[in-house]
Amino acid sequence: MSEGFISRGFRGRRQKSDESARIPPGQYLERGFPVLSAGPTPHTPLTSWDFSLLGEIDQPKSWSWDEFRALPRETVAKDIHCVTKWSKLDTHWEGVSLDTLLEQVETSASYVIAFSDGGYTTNLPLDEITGGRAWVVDTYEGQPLSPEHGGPARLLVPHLYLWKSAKWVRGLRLVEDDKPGFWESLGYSNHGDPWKEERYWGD
Ligand SMILES: Nc1nc2c(c(=O)[nH]1)N[C@H]1C(S)=C(S)[C@@H](COP(=O)(O)O)O[C@H]1N2
Ligand SMILES: [Mo]
Repeated sequence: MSEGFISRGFRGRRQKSDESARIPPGQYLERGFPVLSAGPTPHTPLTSWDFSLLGEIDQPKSWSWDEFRALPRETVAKDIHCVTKWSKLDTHWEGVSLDTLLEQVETSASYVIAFSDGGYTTNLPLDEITGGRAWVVDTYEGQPLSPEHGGPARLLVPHLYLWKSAKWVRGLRLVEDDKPGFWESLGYSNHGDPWKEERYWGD
């Protein structure tokens, strides 16, 4: 047996266990990309699309599509985890870091409510969506984000279950007091850390 064969075999096993170490408890590896939407897919034309920061801030701020596209962009590779138990590894996205957007405003708020076309909302602590941990993405695997997956733009908060990654996102409302969003008020966890299996309210 050649050494090449042995090391290829060894590498194969090694990759598999690296993959399973990246799957949080109770999750399975999904290779497709399921669509999970609570309602119909909105189709907002880019000419009427904007992204806004509202609420407890010095001055509300909003970006048109062209202004948003001109902001400094980042490419990220992330594993994503849905509370319905699928996890997908190495998904590639492009968009604008929430750090870049939030540095434009002064706020005393501690929470945000992300809001979307179609009425979906989800709540997040401000200090969990800053520090390079959340993006507004408009590109998936090198292509414009498809409408079913949240195009023209969605939130990406990969360290929390994917219901926090609001599709068709149109802005963030900055608030002093936390307030459950759509799924959070229907029994899902307020926080949603997949590594702690925070699936339902009380987990
Ligand atoms: N606006 C909006 N965003 C949403 C949802 C939704 O129903 N509406 N579903 C959430 C849930 S529960 C999941 S698992 C992911 C699914 O994203 P995908 O359809 O791109 O896989 O989007 C999240 N963002
Ligand atoms: Mo979900």
